Amino acid sequence: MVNHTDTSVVTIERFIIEQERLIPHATGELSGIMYDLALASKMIANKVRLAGLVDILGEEGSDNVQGEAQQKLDVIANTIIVKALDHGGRLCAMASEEEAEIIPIPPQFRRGKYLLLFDPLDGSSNIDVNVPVGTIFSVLEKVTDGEDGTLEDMLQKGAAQVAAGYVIYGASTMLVYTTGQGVHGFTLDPSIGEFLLSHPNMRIPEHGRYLSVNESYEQLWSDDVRALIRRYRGLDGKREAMNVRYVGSLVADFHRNLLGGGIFAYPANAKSPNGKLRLLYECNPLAFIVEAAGGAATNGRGRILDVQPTELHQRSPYFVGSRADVAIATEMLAT
Ligand code: P6P
Repeated sequence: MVNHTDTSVVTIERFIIEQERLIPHATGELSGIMYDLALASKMIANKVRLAGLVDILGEEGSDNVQGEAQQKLDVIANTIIVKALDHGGRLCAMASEEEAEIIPIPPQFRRGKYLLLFDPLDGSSNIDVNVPVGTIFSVLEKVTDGEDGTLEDMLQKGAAQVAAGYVIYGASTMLVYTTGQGVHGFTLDPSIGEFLLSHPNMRIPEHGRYLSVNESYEQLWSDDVRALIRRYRGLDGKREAMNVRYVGSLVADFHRNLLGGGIFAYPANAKSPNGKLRLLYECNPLAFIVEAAGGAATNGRGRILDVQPTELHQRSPYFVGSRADVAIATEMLAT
């Protein structure tokens, strides 16, 4: 690992190359995927930044596979990522929150050994009110024979990921990713159009300051979930009260908790018995990141990265963040 001093100006491209050199058998394919994702992120950042100015607000009018009204930027971000990565010869298939089926690589392009799963613009309902939104991505390696990626290739446990990351389009645009060798954050300098290393080797504090949960569902939770949230809020006297911070945009809540320590909780409730968040392209990539930063993630019964997926868009109850606080969730819910 090259130790960069605070004065080093390190672009994400240089950092990716340095990371690749640490892996003896690296072919450069994963590096190529990261380059392309950084490019797509800059293009999406441009669209998000102008959202209030150009008539691309409002609903596209179509519904996505989740039955949610698609914001125009959802569709645009999805297209940007697919077009930025479908011809590089590193992927054999993609999957997106915005598309019901697997996205094949067009026949004219070479196939590679990796699969990309992503939520192109999570939290997009917040765009109209200028709340930060984000892109979340997960990279898996093909496990089946043949050239084309299949559903079986997509339905691997989160522990099998080879890379994961997110982009937060907030006060600044940041790209945070891991290939398993630490978690590293890059901030976009729009004046030069480069992501610069700003947060090398990110670590999440062992104990959280922040609790991120939508308490309007309290009446829909099970008794043990209600008791858990009371614990986090210090109401049962067994833990110091946490500060409640809930933006309603997963990437924004996750990123703040990664930096300051905290737990994000989206439990199952009577209306959503499997919770709301998607396992493959929301829960798993953020869990891969948080574990690489010293944190943890559970579905309330066990490590989320050990869950065997059965459907592309399946949902999961989700508790992610500081290790000690996730342990409380496992202790209080696993009975
Ligand atoms: P609720 C945004 O729609 C999202 O998928 C996540 O970004 C966010 O954490 C969650 O849903 C918010 O859901 O039910 O609290 O509004």
